[in-house]
Formats: sequence, C-alpha cells, structure tokens
Amino acid sequence: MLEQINSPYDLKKLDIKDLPRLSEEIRQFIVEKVSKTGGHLASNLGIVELTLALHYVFNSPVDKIIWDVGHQCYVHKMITGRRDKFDTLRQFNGLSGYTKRTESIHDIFGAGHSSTSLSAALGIATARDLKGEKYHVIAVIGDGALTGGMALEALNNIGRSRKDVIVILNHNEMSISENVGSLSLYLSKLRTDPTYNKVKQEIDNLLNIIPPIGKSLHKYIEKIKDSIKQLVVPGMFFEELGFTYLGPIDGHNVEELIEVLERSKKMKGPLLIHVVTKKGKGYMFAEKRPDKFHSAAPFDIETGKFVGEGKDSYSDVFGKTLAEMALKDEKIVAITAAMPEGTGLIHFAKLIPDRFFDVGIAEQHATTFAAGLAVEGYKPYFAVYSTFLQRAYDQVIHDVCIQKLPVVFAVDRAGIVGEDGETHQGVFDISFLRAIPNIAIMSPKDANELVEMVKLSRNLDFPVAIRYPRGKAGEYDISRKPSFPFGKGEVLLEGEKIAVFALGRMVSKSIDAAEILKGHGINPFVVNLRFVKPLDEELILEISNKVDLVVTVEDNVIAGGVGSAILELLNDKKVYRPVLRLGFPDKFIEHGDVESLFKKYGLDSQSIADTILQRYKEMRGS
Ligand SMILES: Cc1ncc(C[n+]2csc(CCOP(=O)(O)OP(=O)(O)O)c2C)c(N)n1
Repeated sequence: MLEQINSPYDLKKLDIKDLPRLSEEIRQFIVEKVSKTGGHLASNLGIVELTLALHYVFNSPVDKIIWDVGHQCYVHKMITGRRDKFDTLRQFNGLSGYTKRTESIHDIFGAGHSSTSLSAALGIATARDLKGEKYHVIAVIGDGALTGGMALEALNNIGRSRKDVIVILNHNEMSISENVGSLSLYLSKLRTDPTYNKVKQEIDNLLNIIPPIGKSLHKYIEKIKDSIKQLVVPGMFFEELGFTYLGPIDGHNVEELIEVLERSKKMKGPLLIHVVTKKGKGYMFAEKRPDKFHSAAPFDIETGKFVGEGKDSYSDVFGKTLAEMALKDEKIVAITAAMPEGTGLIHFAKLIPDRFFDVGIAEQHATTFAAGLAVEGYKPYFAVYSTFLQRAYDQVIHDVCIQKLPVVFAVDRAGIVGEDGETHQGVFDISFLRAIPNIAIMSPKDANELVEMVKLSRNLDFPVAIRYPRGKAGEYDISRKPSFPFGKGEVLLEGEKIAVFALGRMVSKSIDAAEILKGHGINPFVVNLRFVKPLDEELILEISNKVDLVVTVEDNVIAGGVGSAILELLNDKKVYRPVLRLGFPDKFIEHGDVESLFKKYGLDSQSIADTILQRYKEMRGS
C-alpha cells in the first residue's frame, strides 16, 4: 500500500479501514531504513497513526502542520513525497532528519530545537487572521517539549488570543528519558486516573441520551453539554488557560483520531487535543528502551544491538570523572536539561541521585538554577550541548557571569556534530562565550586532558566553560590529576617559519597536517592552546615572534573564534604576522557525517596541510 502514497492526496483516497495496515507497513519501513542510517526511531514509531490522521483530515500545505523539534517528522516526510529518499536520511547531501523549509512546501516551519511550535503556530494564525485568510493551524508537540519555557509562554498567549489554533499534545510520558516535572505528573494523572476517565465516560453517556428536539434546542443542549463537561472532565488546567481540551485519546486508534480531528475542524478558538501514544510502538527493543532508541545509531534489527557500541564517548569521560569527584566532594552538584544519557550524567545520577537534577528541556532555568546553587556554596556542573546552551545566553551573562558565580558549563557536542545538521552543530559557542567577561573557556585535546580539565575546574571560583566534541574518546585514565596550570597551552611540535595554534579535537588533525607538511620540507610549530580565555598570551607571542606565518585551527565559526582572539592579540601587541584562520565559514553547516563535513570545509588533515602550503607558497612568491 505504501508504494501508492506519494502525497497527502493519495492518502485521502484510501479507506479509513486500510489505515491500520498502512501503519504497519510504515513501521516496517522506518525500522528497516533507520537501522541502516541511524536516526530518531522511537518517536517516529510512536506517531504513525497520528501523522496519518492529520494528513487524512487536514489539507497540507494549505492547512499548516507544525512539528515541534521536528525529530518525529519521518512519517510526515514519507506521506509528503520523500519516501524514496530515506536511504539518504541524515547522510551528507541526503534527506534532513528534521523539518526543513527548503526541503518541502509541507515543512511549514523548520526545527531541531525544542518547544518552538506553539509560538510559530500563533504567529502563523495571527498572520492568517490579519490577511483575512482561512485555513487550519495545527501544532504537534510532545510532553517533553512542553517542559520548555517557550512552549509555556506560547500557551499563555494562545489562550488569551482566542485564535483558532489546534495544539496536539503527543503524550508518551517520555522526553528522551522519562519526562520530569509537575506538568508531566498532571498529564500522567489525566492519562491514567480511572476516576477521571470513568466520570468522563459516564457524563458522555448521560449527555448522549438527552434527545435532540428541534434545531435551536439542539444547539442549546449542545452548549449545556459542553459546559457540564467542562466542570467535571479532565484538562481543566488547559481550559483555565483558554483552551478547549479534548482527550485523552488513544493515539494508535486511527479511526478515533480521525473522528476527533474532523470534530476539531468545526470548533472555534484554541483547542488542545491530548493524544496518548507509546514511544517505540511496534518494535520490541524500542518499546523497551525508548531512550536508547530516541536517537539511534545504526543497529541490528534482530538483536537491537547498536553498531560500534561499547567504547566510552567524551560525554562518558566527563560523566564518570565528575561522578568520581562528587563521591568525595559533597559540594558538587550536576544538572541536565533532559539529557542524562546524552551528556553522560547518567553515571552521576546512578551513584549520587540526590545531587543530580534533570530539569526538563529548560536550559534557561537550568543555568539560573545552577547560579542559585552556586550562591549557596555548591559547585554546579551544568552539562549541556553547545547548540542548546544558545538558549540560555542571557542567563549565562546576567545570572552567572555578571555575578561571577563558579558555575561550570560542560559544553558537550562542541564543534560539528554531523548527522543532526545545521540546527545542532555546536560551532558558535567560542564566539558567543568569548565576548562575556569573567568566564574562562577551555577545550581538551583528548580524553585525558578532559579528565584533567574537569578536575582543574573544581577549584576555580568563577564561571568556566569546558568544550568537547561528540564521539568516541579513546583510552583515558580517570585518576589523572591536572598536569598543567590554569591558562597555559603546550608546544607539541617544535618547528620554524610557521606556527599552528590548534584547539580541542583540531590538535590531532594539526599534528597530522604537520606530518604531511614535513614531506614538503616544512616543519611547523604545533601548539595545543587548551585555553581560549584567557589566552596563553606569553606563549602565543613568543612563538609568533619566531615565525613568518601564524595559522589557527578550530571547529568553531571563524567569526569571533579563537583565531580572531589570536589575531586581535597579535595586533594589539604589534606582532604583525599574517594570520591564516581555519574554521567554519559564515554559513550554517549542513548535515552529514563529520569526516565528509570536515573535508568539505577544508578541516581534515590533508586540507589543512594543503591550505597552509598554498598560503606559504604565495607568501614566498613561489
Ligand atoms: C532546546 C532543546 N533542548 C534539548 C533538545 C534535545 N531533545 C530532542 S527531542 C527531546 C525530547 C522530546 O520529547 P517529546 O517532545 O516528548 O517528544 P518524543 O520524542 O517523546 O515524542 C529532547 C530533550 C532539543 N531538541 N532542544
């Protein structure tokens, strides 16, 4: 059946009775494709029927369907003519793993970060009304995404606006890990409390036996029915905010979903439809461990085992080191914004649960919460992906740095992350953090140096950011003590004529580039900077004074990065050397595997060597 569906129009031609079978075909297709490419498996398996119902009832792209985060859009992509591209999902030059406006007219709003859909929906609905147009605006948001501050700000405004906006709450009780917070408890109560559901059923039955007598009386009775329902049925929280609440509805019963969505088309004002789904539905391993299959690496379908599983990532190194430190140091506390697994803090959570805090998808709150803990003498470590720290920029400045509070930001997934693409690349943090007074920024060249930096940060009494990449870490020793003082870089290769100043994971690439250059008779210095802020000025000036060309290498955008910092330093100190800055250009970096991206942007070892050689030849006029 799937073969026949190349647009929402094709879907609408099917009989409703056929949709459960189509759902099964879609699930098989997704498991098969994602097992090869990797991707957001569990969320997509959970949203099959809901997506079919939405495209069956509404008329995309005239009606606007907006997906929060966008990670659950695979079924939507399949229905909207992109099924044949799934072999390239998240690959270099392939299909994006998120909604993307340039990819399809059905992707009304691009996403990747959480909790934006409701604000976007209200903006679109407001524009619709200003223009006097008529169509439906539907936002689909998960219970995890609903923990984000923006979503709550938007609910507050949608309710007041009285606009026709349909919010579909996809409730599976999971964020990536189990969902947290009191709103989550409230939703669970709605979903499971038998008295709520019994009362609702009884009232429905009771109201349905009131006979409709005459047209106007019928309308009147419907109104009374609605008001009685609202007094006793669940969802009062949303009702008080100004929404009409419908639910909870079985999100795997496609007929029921279609019926409710058809009804919703005729209703006025803000509407919240509470749909209950199971994350990972239909694939046993994903149902059992939806967190592991949230963003899955390629895996074996039969065993559910991930390819390349086993070795520790940088996140594990960080999480294990911090847990080890905290066992002996009761002032250390750890915070995550809904990423206990991804950040490696799960190791901490297991050992020291009472000093571990998962605050939900709430990076702003997490930052200021950490500031509060620091005020009272605790040493908070907020582990957060570089891209999501962007959310908390004002909190970093206003609540942490102005007050010079000793919060440590463990900036995970710094640099390019690969398959998640432009919304997730961590290529801005050096630039946006470097501009802030009072904060120190460091980046380890390998796993051992990460262990040392985490330990070094413990006794620094000001804000610190430690940035490290996504990926496997290699061998390391958790018992290492800091072997370098604060603010000091190291010369890894002594050389002449050219100095390469590299940061973080670009250090090993620069060493490899130096080896290639040796084949051309050039022996550059290679320096591991370690610190972006403060720069090791003494070392940088000393080495720069010895050479004709200064090269900087970083996995951040060039604008405002560590290369800019060195250029500024040399200029201020009147050390006038040409500076070749290597990093990412002034554009958003697309998705793809990390190695292909490094190559495309001239940041693999060979390209680094080639660029240096070319510049050096130009300088010498040869
Ligand atoms: C601002 C931000 N922080 C963190 C994330 C990482 N993240 C992606 S999906 C997700 C969980 C979303 O849960 P939910 O909305 O319930 O959707 P589900 O996958 O359960 O269907 C998280 C934490 C993100 N995308 N954006």
